[in-house]
Amino acid sequence: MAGYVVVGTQWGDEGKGKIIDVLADRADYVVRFQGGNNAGHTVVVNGEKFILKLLPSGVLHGGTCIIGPGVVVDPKVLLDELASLESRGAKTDHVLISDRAHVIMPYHVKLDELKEANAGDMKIGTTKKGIGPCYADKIWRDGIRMVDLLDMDKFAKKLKYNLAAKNEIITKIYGAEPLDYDKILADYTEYANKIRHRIIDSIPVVNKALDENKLVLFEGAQALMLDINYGTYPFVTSSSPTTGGVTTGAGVSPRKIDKGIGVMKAYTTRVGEGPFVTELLGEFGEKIRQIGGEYGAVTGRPRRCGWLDLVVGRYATMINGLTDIVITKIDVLSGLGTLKICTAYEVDGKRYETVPADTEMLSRAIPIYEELPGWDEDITQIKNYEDLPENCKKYLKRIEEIVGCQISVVSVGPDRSQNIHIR
Ligand code: 2SA
Ligand code: GDP
Ligand code: MG
Repeated sequence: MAGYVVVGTQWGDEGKGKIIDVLADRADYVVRFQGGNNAGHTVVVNGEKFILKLLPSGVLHGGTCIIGPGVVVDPKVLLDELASLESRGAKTDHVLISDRAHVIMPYHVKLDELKEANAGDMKIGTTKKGIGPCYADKIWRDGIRMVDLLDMDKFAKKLKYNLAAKNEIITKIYGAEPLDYDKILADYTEYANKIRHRIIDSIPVVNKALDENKLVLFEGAQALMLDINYGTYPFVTSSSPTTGGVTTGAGVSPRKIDKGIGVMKAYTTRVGEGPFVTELLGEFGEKIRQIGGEYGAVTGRPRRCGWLDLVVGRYATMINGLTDIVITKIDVLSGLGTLKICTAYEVDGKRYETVPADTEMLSRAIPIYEELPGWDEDITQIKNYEDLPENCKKYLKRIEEIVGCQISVVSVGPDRSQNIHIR
């Protein structure tokens, strides 16, 4: 059996979409297991760019693509994304949705917006797509699932019950306009009619594929530092974007996972609020943002940029049990001069080699850096590891040494073809 999980090791936007697309070439299934349309996964094929939000990043290949049980699905976004792909000549018949996936409702989006707008300095900097409120309803057992879209009478009953409670909050706490039951019912009836044929029980399908030695790729969205349990809480997303998240989010035993592939950008970015120890606030951070094109793939927000943080890298390797690391965007570092890697933090005179739970303390942490010489060559067309500049190879070696995990692929540009396969 071959169950490979691909996860982000930082704060997202490491280039997971690109790597999934590369690996999906030979995959039988690509399965999303958490998150929703807060994700923006970019795939570039011969210069043509696709930004995938809900659809697994293997969708441009022939393997079956499953939006798994742990995902939260906004059906309108899903339908728009399917239509947009189809209008560009791509096939979508192989896209299926788990009957257990939760449905993002208009009141989730509204509450996400209202909470953020009224949070002052408690703001999270969410994507405002309704992700948190939808997962909150799931945990509070008020969720509406894809299976409910198969029976609109059941759906209508749940909607009526939920909307009454949500409208109380929307009007009384936030003083905003209530949402209209009839409109939501009509809209969701239309969506249901359009996606019903794609709704399946994905669990036996995925487990059977693994038992038959098929290659199943599990696609993480966001990343470890945005994990609800292990990230910089509360500045996190509301799901588990770790290899462990696959067991709860795809209905697969940990015994069926063979590889944990961590995607690591050669520097660090973060979008949204929250501590970021190696952040570069001045001109240099702006320079990386420009060269790396660091803007939110969904919201267009400028991403905060900083040096590679290997305290985070070690933490990600440990929690995910990584077997491989894929380094991306190392081409962005060409010509930047001396490079820095953070190997530990100092907080109130004490050294930390792992990420402390106290987010306020983390925001006061001082990075302890190791300096490495840079390189000036354009490396975007290199295909063999041996041809990389010596200092670039040293940078990669040092990452392996510090985090204790081997690098299997180095990505040197956004296109599907710009990779160096090491192992
Ligand atoms: P949410 O919307 O509740 O999940 O937001 C909570 C935090 O999670 C962060 N988050 C992300 N961080 C990086 N990339 C994401 N996807 C988009 C992208 C983001 C965009 O690919 O660029 O376009 O802005 C993503 N999704 C969620 C979010 O910033 C909050 O910090
Ligand atoms: P994801 O959310 O992890 O899939 O990452 P995003 O798609 O949000 O952001 C990664 C960005 O970097 C996208 O614009 C990719 O096209 C681009 N990208 C991916 N890998 C590389 C690389 O190796 N070099 C460069 N220069 N860009 C890359
Ligand atoms: Mg992204």
